[in-house]
Amino acid sequence: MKGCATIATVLLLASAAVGAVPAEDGRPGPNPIVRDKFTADPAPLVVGDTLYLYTGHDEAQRDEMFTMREWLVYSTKDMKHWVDHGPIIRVTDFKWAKQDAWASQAIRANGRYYFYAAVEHDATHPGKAIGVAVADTPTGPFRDAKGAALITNEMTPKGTHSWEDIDPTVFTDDDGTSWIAWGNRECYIARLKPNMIELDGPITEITPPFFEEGPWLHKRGRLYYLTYASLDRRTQRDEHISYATAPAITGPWTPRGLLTGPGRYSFTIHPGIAHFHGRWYLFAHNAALTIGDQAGAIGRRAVTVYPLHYNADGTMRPVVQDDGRVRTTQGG
Ligand code: FUB
Repeated sequence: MKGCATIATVLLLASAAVGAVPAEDGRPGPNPIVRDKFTADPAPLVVGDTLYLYTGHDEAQRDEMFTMREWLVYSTKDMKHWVDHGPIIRVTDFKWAKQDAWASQAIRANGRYYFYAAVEHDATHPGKAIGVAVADTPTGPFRDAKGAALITNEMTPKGTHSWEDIDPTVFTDDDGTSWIAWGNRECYIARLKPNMIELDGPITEITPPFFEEGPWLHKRGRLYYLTYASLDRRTQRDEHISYATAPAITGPWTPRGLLTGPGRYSFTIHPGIAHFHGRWYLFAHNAALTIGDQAGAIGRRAVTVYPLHYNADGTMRPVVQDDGRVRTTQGG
C-alpha cells in the first residue's frame, strides 16, 4: 500500500480491529470515494470478498483539459472503507504510447489480471489506441502484456476523429468467451482470444443512440447491458448515462434511455457497474470535489458510487446523483 485515503484509512484500521465485515445495509459511504486526489473513469472488479476500483488520475492544472499519466487502484470490503493501493501502471510503461492514461478496465482471466487501457499511440499509429497489461494480483504491478497496441485507430476506419478508439470495457460471458467493447461516437465490439491479448474475429459496430464514450458491458440473469456516456447534442450540454439491453452479447441491442443525468459540474461521466455482496452498484464521476485551492473541473474529477436497482423486467431504475447522497426509486 503506497498511500492512504485519509479518513478512510483511519476507519479501515478501526474496522480491522473489530473485523471488517460487509456493511449490513449495503449502502456505500459518502461520495466522492477518494478525496485526496482527483480521480476519474471508475472501473470496479470484484475478486472474492473485495471490490477493486481502478481509476484514472486527474492532474490537470488551471484550465488544462486532461492531464492523466497513470492509473490508480483502491479496494474495499464493505463499500464504506477504502484502501489506496497507489498507481498500478503509468502510460509510459506502454513503450509505444505517448501520453493520456484515459479510461480503463481490469478483468480476471487465466488466473491473472488483465488491464485494458486507452492511451495516445506514438506516431507509428497516430491517434488513440487500446493497450493491455497483465499482473498476478489485482493491485499489480501491471506490465505491458503485448508490447504493442491491441487496437489502433486504423482498425476502425469509419471514424473520422483520432480519439475514436478509447474506453475499453471487457466482459467474460458464462461460456468463458471474453469480449471487448470500446469507442467514442462509434461503439465497437470484438471477441477476445482466450489469451486475452488478441482479437478473435471481426470488429462489429454496435453504436446505440446518443453514444458518446465510456461503454460498460455487464450481464444480469440472461440479459446483457451496454451502459455508456451519452450526449444528445440537441438538448444536453454535458454527458448523461444511457443504456441498452440485448438477449445476446451479439445483440440486437434495444435502447432503454437514460440511467442518470450529468455528473455535477462535469462535462464527462463514466459508468462502471458491479455486483458485490449480493447488491448492485453504479460507479460514476463528477467534478464537485475541491482539494485545497484546486476546484473540480473538466480535468479534475472525483469518482462516486450509488446503489443500483432493477425493475422486474430487467430494466435499470434511474439513479439520481445528489450531493453524493443516493436517491433511487425503492426496491430492486
Ligand atoms: O478521462 C479521459 C476521458 O474522459 C475518458 O477516456 C472518457 O471516458 C472521459 O471520461
